[in-house]
Amino acid sequence: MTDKKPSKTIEAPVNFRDITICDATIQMLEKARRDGVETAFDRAASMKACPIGSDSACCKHCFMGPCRLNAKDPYGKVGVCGATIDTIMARNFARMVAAGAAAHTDHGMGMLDLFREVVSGHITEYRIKDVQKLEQVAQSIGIEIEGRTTEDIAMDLYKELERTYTQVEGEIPFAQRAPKKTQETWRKYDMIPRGSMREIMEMMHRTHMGVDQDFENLTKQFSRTALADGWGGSMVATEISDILFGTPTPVAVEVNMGVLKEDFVNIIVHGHEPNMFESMLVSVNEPTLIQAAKDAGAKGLNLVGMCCSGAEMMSRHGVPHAGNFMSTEAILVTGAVDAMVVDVQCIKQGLVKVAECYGTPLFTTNYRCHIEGATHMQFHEDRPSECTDELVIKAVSRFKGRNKPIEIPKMRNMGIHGFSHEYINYMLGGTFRGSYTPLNDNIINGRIRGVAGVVGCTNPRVKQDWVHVELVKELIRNDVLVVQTGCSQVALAKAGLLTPEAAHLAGPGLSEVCETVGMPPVLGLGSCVDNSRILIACTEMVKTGGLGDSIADLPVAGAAPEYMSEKAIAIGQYFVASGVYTVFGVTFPIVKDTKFHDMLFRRMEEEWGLGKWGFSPDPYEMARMMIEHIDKKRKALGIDKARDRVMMDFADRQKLEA
Ligand code: XCC
Ligand code: SF4
Repeated sequence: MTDKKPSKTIEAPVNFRDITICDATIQMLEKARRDGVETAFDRAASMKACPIGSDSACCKHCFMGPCRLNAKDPYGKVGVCGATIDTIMARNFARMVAAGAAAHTDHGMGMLDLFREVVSGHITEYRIKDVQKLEQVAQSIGIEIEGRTTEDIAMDLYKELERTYTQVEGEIPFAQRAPKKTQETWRKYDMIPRGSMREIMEMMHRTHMGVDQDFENLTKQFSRTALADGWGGSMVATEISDILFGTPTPVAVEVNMGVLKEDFVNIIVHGHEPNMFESMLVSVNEPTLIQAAKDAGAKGLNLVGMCCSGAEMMSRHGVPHAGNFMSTEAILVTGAVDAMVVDVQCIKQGLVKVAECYGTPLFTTNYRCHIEGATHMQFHEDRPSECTDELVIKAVSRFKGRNKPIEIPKMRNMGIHGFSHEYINYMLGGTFRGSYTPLNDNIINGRIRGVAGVVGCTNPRVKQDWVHVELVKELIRNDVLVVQTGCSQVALAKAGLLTPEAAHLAGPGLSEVCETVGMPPVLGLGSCVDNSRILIACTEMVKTGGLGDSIADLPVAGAAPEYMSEKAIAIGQYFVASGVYTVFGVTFPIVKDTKFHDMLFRRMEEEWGLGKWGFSPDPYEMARMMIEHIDKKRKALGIDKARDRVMMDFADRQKLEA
């Protein structure tokens, strides 16, 4: 059946409340409709997702095809070359992992390039800000630090970490940070990445027509490729960014569209790499530029972030955050954005048109990402302010020329962000003797049932923020401590759950811990590359003791309930390959009741001793699955009884109080 309607028609969804729970976004979508402006929400409503593609039942790896198989009868047909449904799905999945891993590792390599230039003195506008973190990271991979200069340690660290990318034989350096038993499992299945360039290249080779046609063998290689992201590219991005720009510590920040200010020059930075954003932060604090804004009639310069680099800047420097992925078009509808500056990843081409409608200049800054219709202004790390100063000047002149009505949604939500894994250490263990022991103790005694990572995107195919919020509420209500990154963190921040006061929404055990420590039941760790902080936190939990020998033993689970990107698939796969049960929502690009599905959803855990995938579009079912898994792990560890006791203590106490 073909849909004859032109995709341009704004087939307005009946009610914006059905497609998002973000009130600010609703307000702007209503305005956009009045203004005749189209967004991804409209396009998603008028463009049905391709059903064959959603099941990953098609292959276009050669031109004897493209071949389409039937998801309803997966073994009824094979491709022209004879490729089976399992081969086709596994190859497609592998390429998604390769693309997602490439995005994170290229970002990480960019940070490492900057680090090298800073250490060698070629770039002086940035410097090593967190020497303590530098030493910790160096030590974690066996670099001697006693009696050495910061420069020497840094140069050694650079040389070591370069291997993450360029090494052709051996193991990437950060793999040795994982628990010993996890490493042993990886070695057994040949999963420790050699170097990310090699793994991604080999992945592309093996998924070419006529090469690897065994889904199990492909699963090993895309696991290795994914690990080259989690324990490689992403981890390097996080650690180097901490060293250069500072390790986050908790900071109160406002999120939501109300952080825009009508009488200020508003600059939004949206993307993923912190280098340009850091420089923008310097530029907006430049007295001459602030004066220029005042001369133009503004009260000053207002810098806000969106998406992942926004999440990083919020965590490190308390820069306000205006919203997640599905709000980037909507915010332009305010008319209050005087410049939107982007770098790489998750930047919808649709922004160009919306920006044009509201007279907002859209700037790309990274040579990797030009967008037709946007203005490119190349950012150079050796003279960063040249670009960002100029962008501020452009924003000021747009402010001066504002000629359209402005409407800024009033919503603003205060929350606490910036919980690095180091800080969790101090918070629970005390400033002088950081330790994960209190966390482990509280898990063992059952006050905290387990830990869940809820991360990832928003997606116009599901109600924006709703799945994230309902899932997280359900988890904390059941005493599961939640850690977050990326667009999910912003969804929960808008819902007010990143405050210590949200502890009352948690179950009795978790709320007791939160109240004692003064922490929120939902901890925001930063951007998507900062998911690597969760890997380290898991490792610390294993090393602290009492919760098993490998990450796979921990009572933890992960979820990306509204994911949309290939990066999310890569992240999911590296969590699974690290030993974590990981549940995705929206849709899953694999046909059920196939051998490849069984590989990812059961065999990786049962036969290989790693994690496994789960899927449900329903947040309550998702929570149930994650909690069931956490309870299964508690039972295996023999700590399920402790939890019964705590619950009884609590009930007794309540009875007494009554
Ligand atoms: Fe992109 Fe990273 Fe997804 Fe958000 S969560 S939509 S990947 S910005 Ni990372
Ligand atoms: Fe079809 Fe095989 Fe070519 Fe894929 S590789 S398009 S299944 S013939």
